[in-house]
Amino acid sequence: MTDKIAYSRHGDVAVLRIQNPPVNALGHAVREGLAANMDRAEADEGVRAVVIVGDGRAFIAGADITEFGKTPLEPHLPDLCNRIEASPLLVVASMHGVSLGGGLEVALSAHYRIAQPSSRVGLPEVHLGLIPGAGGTQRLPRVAGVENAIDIITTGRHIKAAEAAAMGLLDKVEEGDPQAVGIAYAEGLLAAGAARRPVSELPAPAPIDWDAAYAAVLKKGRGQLSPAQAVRAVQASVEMPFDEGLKAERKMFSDLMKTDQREGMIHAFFSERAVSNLPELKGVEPRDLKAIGVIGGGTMGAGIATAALLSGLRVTLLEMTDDAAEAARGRIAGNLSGALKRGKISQDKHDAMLNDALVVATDYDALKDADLVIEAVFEEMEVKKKVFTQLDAVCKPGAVLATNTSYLDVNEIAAITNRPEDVIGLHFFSPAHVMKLLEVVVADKTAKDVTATGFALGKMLGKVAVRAGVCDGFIGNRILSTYRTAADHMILDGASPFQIDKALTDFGFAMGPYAVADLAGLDIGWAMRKRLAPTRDPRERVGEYPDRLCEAGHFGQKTGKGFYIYETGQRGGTPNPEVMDLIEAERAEKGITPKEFTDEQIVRRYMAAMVNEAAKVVGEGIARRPLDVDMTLLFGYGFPRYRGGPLKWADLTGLPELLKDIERYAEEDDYFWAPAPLLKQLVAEGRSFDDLNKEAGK
Ligand code: 3H9
Repeated sequence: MTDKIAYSRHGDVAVLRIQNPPVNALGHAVREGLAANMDRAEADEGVRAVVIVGDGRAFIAGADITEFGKTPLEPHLPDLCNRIEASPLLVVASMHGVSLGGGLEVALSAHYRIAQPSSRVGLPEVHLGLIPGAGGTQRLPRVAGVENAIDIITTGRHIKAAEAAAMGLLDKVEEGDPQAVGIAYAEGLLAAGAARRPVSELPAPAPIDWDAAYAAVLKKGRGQLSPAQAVRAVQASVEMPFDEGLKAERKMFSDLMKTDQREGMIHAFFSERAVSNLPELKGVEPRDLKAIGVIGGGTMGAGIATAALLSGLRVTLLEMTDDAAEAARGRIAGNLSGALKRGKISQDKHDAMLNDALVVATDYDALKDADLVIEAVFEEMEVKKKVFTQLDAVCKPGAVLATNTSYLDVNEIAAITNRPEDVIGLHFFSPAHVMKLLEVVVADKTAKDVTATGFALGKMLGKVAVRAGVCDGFIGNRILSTYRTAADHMILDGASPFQIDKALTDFGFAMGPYAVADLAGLDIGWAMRKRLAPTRDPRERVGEYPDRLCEAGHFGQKTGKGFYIYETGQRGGTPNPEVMDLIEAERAEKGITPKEFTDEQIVRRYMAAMVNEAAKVVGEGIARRPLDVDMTLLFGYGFPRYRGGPLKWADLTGLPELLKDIERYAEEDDYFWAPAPLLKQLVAEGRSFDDLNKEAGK
């Protein structure tokens, strides 16, 4: 008998209390314990009802994800659910915290469900590249209807108790100790002579237009398989007898379990948690964080200030003039009213943030009490140095001084102060109150507790914080610059920006690189190219047609024209034909005979460039682990989550084949395509990027 389940008797009610911290995942011992204790309750003289309840912070968070990919051990979860449902006793699930995936499936196998008002339920398997595999796709439509079931399963969203009750998923919502509430509910049901009520015996729900639902979900998922497959599983609940439907679900679940998408998404799940968990910061206490300063109130500074206000921090925003300060306040007010409209904050909170927690100022003295100051001023070294000299003069001892630079040398910025140990890079992504990624850029002299404070701030702001070392562009922008260059080379050689964007969105990227460039502003890349021009290696191959676009005043979305043309009121843009004229002119001038690229060739080269640069970034220690690169690309650059990140994709694709491709491309351009030493080493040793993650204590 396992100690994962505590059995207790309360009159004619038996309680099965799951004790598997932190979230009562349904590992082998829990499944075994639940089955054994159902047997025990049924054999226990006088027991008429069973209450299943979770210990600690959740009812059950689902199957134990760490067991995926290993040989499954009996009892399997679908069999356990059937066994619970088939019990001759009245079975009640009393839910609190979260009931997710297999956890909700256990609850759906009970005959009645009661939950705490604060609890949430959901079937989030699609976020792991799966569908529910223990009857969820068959039982949920029977209690909540097909449309609700498709919504819940294909989005994987968490549903609050009140909404779940309204759709028939819960029988009752009641505040109190979950065990006491569950026992009282079971006693009430027994007293009222309530019958067992197996969901599998409820009538099958009404059909819908399945092909239309499938197509809509497939499109929304940008190539992700599991949500669309979930529609087919729900279809089975309508068209097949219950047992047959269960078999169909099981088959789809097992097939998805074998896919790269499942591997990619589970890698993302664990890496998202591991990324902020740095061995070097074990036991290091962050500094106090209550009041922060932000310098510069443009889109970036206002976004950072908004994120900080939303997380409960006090913010002093510094601008150069009163007018600029008021304009910054206006931007923040706009951001906060968006949060209010979306129901993220109440009117009271909104007013308190804007009127009490935010101060705008024009004098550096206003920053003297700040615990941390982030500068988000013009991206030029001399400007940054002036700001840091002033910060050094006014900030209190121990204040963290952070720069939001996206590529400048943080060591050089730190060196201008008398306290380089307090200086760090905190690289936000625009809009900073929306984008999840935060690069914490650790300079040579940054103190450990300053790094820990950067991560603590990331956590407060709800960001995915990634540790990066100092180099041009850190992790994300450095890799972006390389894969964008690979794309530019393909354009000179015969592809079009529009074909490249399409091939990459088909691969699963949120946007292609040229649509992204238009969104960010083509002037940014132009300024960067001008900055790098004097130090450029003569072997470097640079496309000039983007400069021609900028010279003509076309900076992308903000000017209405870039690679695409943007009409007001229209979503997205249409290809700008002038771009092809510029490209063709450059090809002619350089004597390039254009060749055809297939979409597959485009993806292969683009990804090879990304992986090669990422391997250099890891090899040089700019990123500590491959998973740090993966999370940077996932949360800041629209990389498809279901592929896990570029280095997970590389592992799944095969490192030897990728290296061979890179060596082949190097025959055309050995400067750009010089293989990363780390990639060569891994191939020689027969190891993977994930081996490096594991060695780093993932
Ligand atoms: C499924 O159920 C399949 C079935 O349909 C069919 C099967 C046949 N397993 O996130 P946190 C760990 S698929 C193992 O930091 P929070 C997590 O790694 C499953 N471990 O806390 C972390 O470990 P550590 C469907 C799990 O409060 C610790 O618990 N269910 C699992 O921010 C705390 O987690 C899901 O997809 C698990 N299932 O969020 C739910 N869940 O401390 C996935 C968590 O070592 N889980 N851990 O880093 C979640 O969404 C969130 O973890 C949850 C808590 C909301 C539960």
